[in-house]
Amino acid sequence: MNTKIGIIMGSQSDWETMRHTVKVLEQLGIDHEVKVVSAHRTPDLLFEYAENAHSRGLQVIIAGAGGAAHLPGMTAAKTRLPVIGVPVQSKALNGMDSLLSIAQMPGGIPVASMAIGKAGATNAALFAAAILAIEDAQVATALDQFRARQTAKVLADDDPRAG
Ligand code: RP5
Repeated sequence: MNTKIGIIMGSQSDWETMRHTVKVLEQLGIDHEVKVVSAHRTPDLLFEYAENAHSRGLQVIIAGAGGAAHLPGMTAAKTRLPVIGVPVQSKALNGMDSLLSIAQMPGGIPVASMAIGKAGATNAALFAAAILAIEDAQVATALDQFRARQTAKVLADDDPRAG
């Protein structure tokens, strides 16, 4: 089976955030690949990755970056595959810079921006799964089961004093 989800991040330092994306995809049993690709440190690699993503069989790209986070936008500029951006929580501005860099794409080249940090990384995996689930019954079932487990856990632990 072809790998359908590509996860890229601007730096090794983004892994602490992006490992949450990988963790959810593993829970869902969805095959994926992970790579450090920097828009400003390895621009040629970014172009090559984005240009070849579709022909290699990828269907969704998840791109995590922090600070002047142009990785998701530049990736989206070079492929028509859906790109999901994860704003990594930067040290200087707590991720507001990352969020605005990713969310404020000018009209014409969209990037789906998630929340800052762990929540965004988690939701990026779930959003990518939801896209694949449109055509893939196995992914749809895995996603439904994930959500059902989450609901059951909240219902079972409904007294906050016990937590
Ligand atoms: C961005 O710069 C990366 O996505 C990372 O979040 C940020 C800092 O990178 P390092 O200086 O830690 O490598 O390109």
